[in-house]
Amino acid sequence: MKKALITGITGQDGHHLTELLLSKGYEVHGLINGQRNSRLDEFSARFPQANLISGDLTDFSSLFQAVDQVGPNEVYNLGAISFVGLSFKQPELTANITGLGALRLLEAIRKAGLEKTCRFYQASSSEMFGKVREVPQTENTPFHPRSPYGVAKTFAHYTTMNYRESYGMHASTGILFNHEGEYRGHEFVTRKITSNVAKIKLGKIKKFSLGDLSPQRDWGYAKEYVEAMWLMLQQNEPDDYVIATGETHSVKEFAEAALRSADLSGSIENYVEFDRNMVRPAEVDLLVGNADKARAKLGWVPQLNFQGLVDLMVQNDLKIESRDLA
Ligand code: F7E
Repeated sequence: MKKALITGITGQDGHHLTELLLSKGYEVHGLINGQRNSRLDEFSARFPQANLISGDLTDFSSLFQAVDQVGPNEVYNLGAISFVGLSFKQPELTANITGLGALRLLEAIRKAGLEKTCRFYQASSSEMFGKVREVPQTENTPFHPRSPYGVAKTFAHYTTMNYRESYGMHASTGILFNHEGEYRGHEFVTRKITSNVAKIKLGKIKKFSLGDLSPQRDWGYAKEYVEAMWLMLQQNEPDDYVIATGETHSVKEFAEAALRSADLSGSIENYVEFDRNMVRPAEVDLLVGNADKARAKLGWVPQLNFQGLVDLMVQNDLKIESRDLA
């Protein structure tokens, strides 16, 4: 039975990846920082088979212990401060967890003597492209990060490549574009929109607020994106892959699609107010990825389209928001 160790296991991608690996018969271990919270409770209730180990990406000895104790065949580094807005408020913590955390984990694998047997996945991000140098973005597009989060992810990305080249580790990176779904945190714009649209539909609120509506993102379905992570670690050779849909839409278009999906008529101004606090010191204006390499080498093809994703999230939030009305 294969053993996997996942950091960030209680996050959105951790949920989907745990589900996928359990369905494939893996023994799944996950790192948690030891503090109880609602996400952890939800995760434990959903996946009682997963073994949770206390540890933290800021603490090398806990990472070493976890790796040494589990002896994983595959490590998935999904742990991070992943909210870009927060990274501007806590840049040093972001660098420590999101950037140095990857280095500590790679070093723990090496110090445990597993560098030749344990495969490693680094969750890289389209935020590394930032102020984009070309459209669409590929594995060869230069990086120009625009946030402490993007800078930290770029450090972790290059560190992973460096461990691959220096120590022959099977270490791969997935440059994942925005990916969303039913487990998405409410601080991210898609979930903020779909949960508030559901509340409006059910008469709980009349309006909600958003920041800049003009940024464009390449939004895909998280459940499909974790399959790409797993596929990367099944290849003979480690590599770097863009994972994206190839379609881009503005935040405004996402909000309009969500209103349509809930059969709310009239213009967006009837429902959305401007909140200047949500505007970031530097913005990423346009992201759209070219996932041809993943298609050719991994056989990975995105299935759910933009409107399908919006519908899935709106329907999910309508169900959740109607529970307390029953
Ligand atoms: O923002 C704009 C905001 O926070 C999307 C993470 O998973 O994807 C994600 O990063 C856009 C930005 O995601 C609000 O300014 C407007 O332009 O949902 P987001 P993100 O920053 O693109 C990448 C690939 C990652 O790796 C990250 O971990 O929406 N926006 N109004 C807003 N954003 C938020 N959160 N809230 C607003 O009210």
